[in-house]
Amino acid sequence: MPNNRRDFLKKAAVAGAGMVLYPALGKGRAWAFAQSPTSLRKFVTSVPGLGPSAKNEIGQYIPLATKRSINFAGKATDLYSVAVGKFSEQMHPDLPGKTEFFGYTDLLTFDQKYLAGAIVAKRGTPTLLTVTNLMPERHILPVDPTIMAGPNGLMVGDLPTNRIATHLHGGATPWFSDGTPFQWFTPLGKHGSSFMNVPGFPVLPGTASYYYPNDQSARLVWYHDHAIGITRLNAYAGVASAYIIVDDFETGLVSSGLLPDLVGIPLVIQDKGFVPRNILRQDPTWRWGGPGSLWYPHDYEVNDFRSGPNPKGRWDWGPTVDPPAQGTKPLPRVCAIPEAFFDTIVINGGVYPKVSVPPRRMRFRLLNGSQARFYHLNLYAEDQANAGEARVGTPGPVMYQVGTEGGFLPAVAIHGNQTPIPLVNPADEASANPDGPFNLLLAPAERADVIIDFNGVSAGSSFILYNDAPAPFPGGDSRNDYFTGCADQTSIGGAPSTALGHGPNTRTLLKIVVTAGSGDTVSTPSWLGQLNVQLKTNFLTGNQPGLLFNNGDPSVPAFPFTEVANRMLTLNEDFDEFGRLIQTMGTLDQNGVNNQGIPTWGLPYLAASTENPKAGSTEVWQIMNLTGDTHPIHFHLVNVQLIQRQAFSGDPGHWSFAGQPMPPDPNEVGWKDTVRVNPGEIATVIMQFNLPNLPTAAMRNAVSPRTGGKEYVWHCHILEHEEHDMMRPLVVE
Ligand SMILES: [Cu+2]
Repeated sequence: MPNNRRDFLKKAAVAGAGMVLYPALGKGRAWAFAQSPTSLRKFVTSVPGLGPSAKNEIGQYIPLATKRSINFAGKATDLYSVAVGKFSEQMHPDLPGKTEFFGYTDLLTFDQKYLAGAIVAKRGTPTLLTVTNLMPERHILPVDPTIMAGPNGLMVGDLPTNRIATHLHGGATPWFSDGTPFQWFTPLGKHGSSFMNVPGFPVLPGTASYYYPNDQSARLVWYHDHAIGITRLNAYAGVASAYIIVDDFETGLVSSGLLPDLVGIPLVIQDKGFVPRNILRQDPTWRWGGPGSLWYPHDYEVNDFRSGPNPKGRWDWGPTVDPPAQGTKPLPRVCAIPEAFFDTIVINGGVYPKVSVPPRRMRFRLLNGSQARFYHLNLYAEDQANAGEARVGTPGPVMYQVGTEGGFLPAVAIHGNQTPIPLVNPADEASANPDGPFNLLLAPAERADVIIDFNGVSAGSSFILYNDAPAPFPGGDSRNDYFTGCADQTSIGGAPSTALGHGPNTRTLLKIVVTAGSGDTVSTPSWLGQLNVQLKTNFLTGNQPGLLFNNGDPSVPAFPFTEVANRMLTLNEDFDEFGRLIQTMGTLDQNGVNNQGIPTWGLPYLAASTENPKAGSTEVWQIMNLTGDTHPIHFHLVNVQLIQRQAFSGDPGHWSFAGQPMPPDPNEVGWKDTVRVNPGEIATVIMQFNLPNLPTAAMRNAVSPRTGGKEYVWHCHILEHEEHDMMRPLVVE
């Protein structure tokens, strides 16, 4: 039993979330864990692009939704109509079959492709989106009915598994259109207690309407499923698409030559598992999609190897107790797991894709759309002697990051591709480093708007976008790290030895080949100088100015954040009634002890809201991470500014800061909708709870039938954490 919470944190970091020490006892696998086919060649198909003109060799692309212009509530409005259903597509020529997936599709074209339904919106022109639920009764993935089954008798597990809710991630959206968990609805029109269509825009049961004011600066946001208890599965199944907001500032940058183009090349990066032909040998209880379809874990399994020196220990059953924690209820037959990592990289639906670029500055819009995997990206030269491999340490062209999920940065952040993350030393937990320095780190849901400078690169040169982020982050587990020539770890639930040029591989994400052509006329130093002037001006004077603490200027003295309305919040690791590891959020008020006798500060999502800011108010939140993982915390409605991170000691009842405050990284200044909160640290953010401007009184006055307020949420964007149970209501009064 730990002496205090900090002790628990440390032990959890070693033995639970980030375990890498295990005895070599493997004698064949007795548990359900499937590896994707090992026959998938890397870099044989191109990145599926936006629209049919950007189709790849096997016909993949991201279809755009069809825009119709209407007048609604006295304003010119763009109307889009999509459906959600079950589709299939060949995602790689070497996969043993088509991949079944769920996804959005445009109702007019019914063009069914992975990530279909992309929308390019213009700032100031609102969007009306209708989503029709055409989901089949049977889910394509294993559904655990106990997730989000609340203590108050609410049985989410009894709900139809074809429930959906659409959330515009990063949108400053009215609550009734935010697609929060209780706003789910089914094909037959059954719906959750917070569901409401857009006032003044009724639709038939089985369809929902959403209103997005688009009163936001240019950025890449995205829309994806958020239905209660099933978000992690619907999103993994593919219910997501891109939503790009453009504005006049951005258009001006393009016309003056400071941005290569308006949209760029989107790179939605995900790790997936594909059902292999021998699935019944690898995972005898698998009974979902056939070979080529998406695989997802479904057993909270005994794992004798994930608990270090104790061979009786079990994966995530509670590192502080032996024998393992026992719940008061038996585990469900189909069971959720703490976090899902996969072995195959998919970008825009293409498996290990490649892309050709001219020798110029090129714009890429990166989005980490993975369940739990972080990506730490360096662009390296390709190793010509070992095709498809990176020459680690030989930097490729510089990546100039101009924006994040909150829009354009106040200044370009420069990634020189010379900052690898060292492998975590399993004997030394302190070697896991959540604080950097980093090249380009993307946690789930974080985005990066990046200009890569290929000027002067000779035709035929090639580069590999290379990932070396530990998974889980930052503790790492070598069995989640797939790379060419890695040791065969299949007997202990990990990677097979990967053959050259093939998957599984979670390090080599994308191959970039430079073609012949002419370069930019403006030199890169000159371009950079001009762009920085524009970005700074935009940040200070734009319609979402950087006013909250230091305008993103680290030279301004430390912000006196203790003088503002201040909330202290906690990120916790506990055990649920089944004895499973569970992640929760809470305040500094201790919420009893968990079933292992350990004090807990966490609250379930279904507990009454504790974060009820007043509309228009500015608040500082200090989020204390008591767990061993970094959690990407996502805020609905608002963007935040990250003030600092700082280590702490003690527990929530008796804590103090330890060490020096750390300022945000250069690519974290400005606005964020997802902020990494590191283990053992307090992340301090500031935000203003402005509600969107709405054109009608009916829209302005609407409140949630469930909470009586403007109901939003904030949560971890590791999707398995979010639903079990690292999410809390955010009700603006
Ligand atoms: Cu988390």
